[in-house]
Amino acid sequence: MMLTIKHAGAAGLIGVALLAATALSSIAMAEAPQTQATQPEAQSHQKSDIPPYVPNLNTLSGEKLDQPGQKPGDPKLSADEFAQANKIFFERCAGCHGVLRKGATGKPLTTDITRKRGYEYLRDFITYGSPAGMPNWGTSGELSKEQVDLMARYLLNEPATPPEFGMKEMKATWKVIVPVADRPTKKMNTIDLDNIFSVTLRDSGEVALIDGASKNIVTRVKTGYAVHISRVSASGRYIYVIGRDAKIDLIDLWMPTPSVVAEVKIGNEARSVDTSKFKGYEDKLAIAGAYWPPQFVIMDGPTLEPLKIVSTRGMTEDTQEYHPEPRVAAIFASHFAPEWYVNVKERGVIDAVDYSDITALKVREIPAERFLHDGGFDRSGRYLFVAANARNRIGIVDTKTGRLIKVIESGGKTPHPGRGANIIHPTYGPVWTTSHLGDETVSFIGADPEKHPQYAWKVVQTVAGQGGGSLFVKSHPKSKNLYVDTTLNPEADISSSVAVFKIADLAQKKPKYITLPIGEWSGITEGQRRIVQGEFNKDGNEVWFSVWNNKSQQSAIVVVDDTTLKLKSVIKDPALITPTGKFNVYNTRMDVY
Ligand code: DHE
Repeated sequence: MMLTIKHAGAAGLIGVALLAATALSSIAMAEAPQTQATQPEAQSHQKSDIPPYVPNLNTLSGEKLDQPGQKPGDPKLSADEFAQANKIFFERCAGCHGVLRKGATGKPLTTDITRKRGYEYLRDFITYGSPAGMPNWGTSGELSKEQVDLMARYLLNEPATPPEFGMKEMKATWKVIVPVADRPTKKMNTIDLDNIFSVTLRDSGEVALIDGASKNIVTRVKTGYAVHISRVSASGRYIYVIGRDAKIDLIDLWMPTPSVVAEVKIGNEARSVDTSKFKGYEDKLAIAGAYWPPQFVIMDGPTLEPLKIVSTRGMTEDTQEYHPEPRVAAIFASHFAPEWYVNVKERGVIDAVDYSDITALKVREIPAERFLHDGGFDRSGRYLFVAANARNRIGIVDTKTGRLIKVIESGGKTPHPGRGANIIHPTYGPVWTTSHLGDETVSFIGADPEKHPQYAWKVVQTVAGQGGGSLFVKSHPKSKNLYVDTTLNPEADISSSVAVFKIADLAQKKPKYITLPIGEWSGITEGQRRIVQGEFNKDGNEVWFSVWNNKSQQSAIVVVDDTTLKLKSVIKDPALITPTGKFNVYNTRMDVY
């Protein structure tokens, strides 16, 4: 059985395949394809509740790409068929197999491999899938018989190469809407800026700025396509928002009504942005990382003028093989040096980018583990924990010395911490926490080498949450609770609720959690009501959760009182279309989580 969440995207419905198998599916070309006779095995494998969480390269799918010349013997593809196949490939396959088909979390699909396998093999593989995690695109009905045939022929042809996106292309998209000289010199509104939440309205390509006290929408700002995250400048004046189309919008919160003052596009596909936070560099520079082309870009902070582009192509950290398209995943701004830490996903290196002199830029490569995705700092801000999600490992870096401390097993399957959660564990002292996409494990990792050296860099405890499909954990220095979402769990009652562990209870052998029925509290009765990403307000006494429904259905934000664990308010507005991430200005700029 194949489960599908339908996200209504700006360009229509995007199917996010919830194939229950490995969290990041891979095609093992060496194994035999599933035939009708072996299909039950594939089906049973797909019944587990572990969803893959794979990039959907929708922006690239809209690009018009040149069709590579066909050699005699290549299956014929008309220009129209090539365009259709490219679209399917970038939306469904490139997330695992790579834009150039040279492999990412999934295996390569270059013609030297596909031609050896042949048309029938490819057709059957696409139709029936494999126990290694290849979705059964044909038998699930996701692709028609004609589309499966098209994709098998497409894979026997040379891959298309999407264009690079260099300084010329960036400069052509760069706009300073309000020049720095024309911007306010002081705050021109009465809003408590530090308690604003920048809320991703994923499928309307907007962010809503919501006042933390009144819960009113202060304004909505048009941003890039399928907008992803917001990050805040060190002073708290500017919000940087990045869309999946790699468009960055810079919002000036000092304007009478906060609005976009500059924009730029840094590639075709992107997910991450951050700013310079070290003393002396506050609000000066910004950085954004792209999935395609594989590069990061340093920009002038207040104008977004692109200043320097750095390719992330290079050797993998372990086998030292060339990787042509390592994506840039999370970026972290150090509090200890003028540096950003950039997760270069497929190569498994963390680039420490010294921004003190961007002309003679120094980039130190810290080898960690392949498939680095997200992560966050410990409560002191010194130690950085990064999740190599497809390897079930966590890399730990000391940002004071700039060195890798250790890479450890996360204790569960496919760690996905978001920024993680820092708590003072009753037995083990300060720990950093992650939940997992692939199972119900919540892991606590010792993070205090000075006062609790015996626990440092070890998984000191694991507890069971509600189930797999967790994306984010959250706590706050003032909170006595740890919140764990299960957004992608296929069970509606699990994905629409949140588990809360009382921190004091973690001293018990088998601590129990309380379930908060956030979906029910929202009063919304339609849709799956997936609950995603808790975010605290500035004072740390309430936590906000998104109730994420389809574009055509009602969504909401539910605010929970952190002391009583009771419903405090529900924010509903027809404009709140597919709210997902929420970024409290103070907590985001100060790395409070
Ligand atoms: Fe995210 C962070 C990539 C899908 C909500 N997401 C990140 C980061 C990366 C990433 C690299 C870290 C950025 C940083 O810290 O600099 N996300 C991806 C994907 O590749 C993926 C799996 C598929 C895709 O095609 O984009 C993906 N992400 C999603 C979603 O479907 C989510 C749940 C809803 C949405 O809005 O799209 C989602 N991602 C988030 C959020 C964060 C995030 C809320 C920031 C968490 C935080 O607390 O900082």
